Amino acid sequence: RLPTLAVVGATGAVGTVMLDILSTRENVWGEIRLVASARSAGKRLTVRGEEVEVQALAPEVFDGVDVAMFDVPDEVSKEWAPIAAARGAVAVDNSGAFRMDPDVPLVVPEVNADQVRNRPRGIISNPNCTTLSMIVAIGALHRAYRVTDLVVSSYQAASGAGQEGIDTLHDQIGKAAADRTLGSRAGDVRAAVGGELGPFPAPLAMNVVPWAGSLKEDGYSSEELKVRNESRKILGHPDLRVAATCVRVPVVTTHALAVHATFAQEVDAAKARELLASAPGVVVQDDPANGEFPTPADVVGTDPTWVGRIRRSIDDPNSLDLFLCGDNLRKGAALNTAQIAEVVAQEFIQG
Ligand code: 11C
Repeated sequence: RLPTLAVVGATGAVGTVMLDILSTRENVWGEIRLVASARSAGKRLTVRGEEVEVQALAPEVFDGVDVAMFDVPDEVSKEWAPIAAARGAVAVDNSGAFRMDPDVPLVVPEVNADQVRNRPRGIISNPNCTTLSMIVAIGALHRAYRVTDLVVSSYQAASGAGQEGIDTLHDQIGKAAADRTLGSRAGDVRAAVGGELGPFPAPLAMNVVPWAGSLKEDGYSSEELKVRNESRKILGHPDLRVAATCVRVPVVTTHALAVHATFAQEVDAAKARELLASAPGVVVQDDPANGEFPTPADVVGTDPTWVGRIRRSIDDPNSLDLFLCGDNLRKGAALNTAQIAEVVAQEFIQG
């Protein structure tokens, strides 16, 4: 039978992309219920070409639900994913609430789909969008060469901070666009955007901001620790050494990452290019002589992880330097959640 799906957080930035993804991927669902906060209840949203009324989040909305996706803040997932699981649904959670719980698998279907069944709490976690924007490609390289170290610098889009991040960037660009002298004096961009910093600690228009998430131990941001800890868990590699610096850039959607990856054996750029080109979910765009490399402006709205600038490190034959881009709302969030849910759906379809 076709399973019943609930989408919790259907009206948010990720939820909106989710409805598009559910409308365009091969349909494996019977009923789809849309759920959001009481404030959004009663709205009508279109999914699979049909209008569906949004229901307010309550324990009863999970009755008869087989799979419940959560695209909501950590504290909402923390409370409600266990309620959905207690009512018999498999919860697929896109928040950070359960990712490092040893009884909750952290799944990227191209890398560790086998982990989906390992879910004693009835909850499966979806990784952070920054980890997801590189891990499909790194997973393919790891299978061939065994990765030992990752040095990651991220160039993260405003939409990683939700609709408020998108709105703040557009508003700031609007304020900064008229004055062509801006960017030539310290503080002039800050003055032009006024106090409207939204979720960012500094102006994002005409700037880069070396910060995402909250302050953790030893000066790292939560986002940097997520890249480290989640990569280790997904790859099943607790000794992986990861050094990450996460930076916000004035891009609306699509995270980019520069990665220096070291392996347990010598690597070859041409072979790595071939391997990545044949890896599911990865596209290689790597012809710098012709200006061909992935950029957020070209990648946004697409599903794969794009990889370019593939070089063997000049100073270390065991290392590769790569530049990767992934749409943080699609593969980075909604698409990966949908892919996990589809793996679970097969359990119901195949019986
Ligand atoms: C950002 N990656 O770009 C974050 C947003 O752990 O799911 C997602 C936070 C998370 O700000």
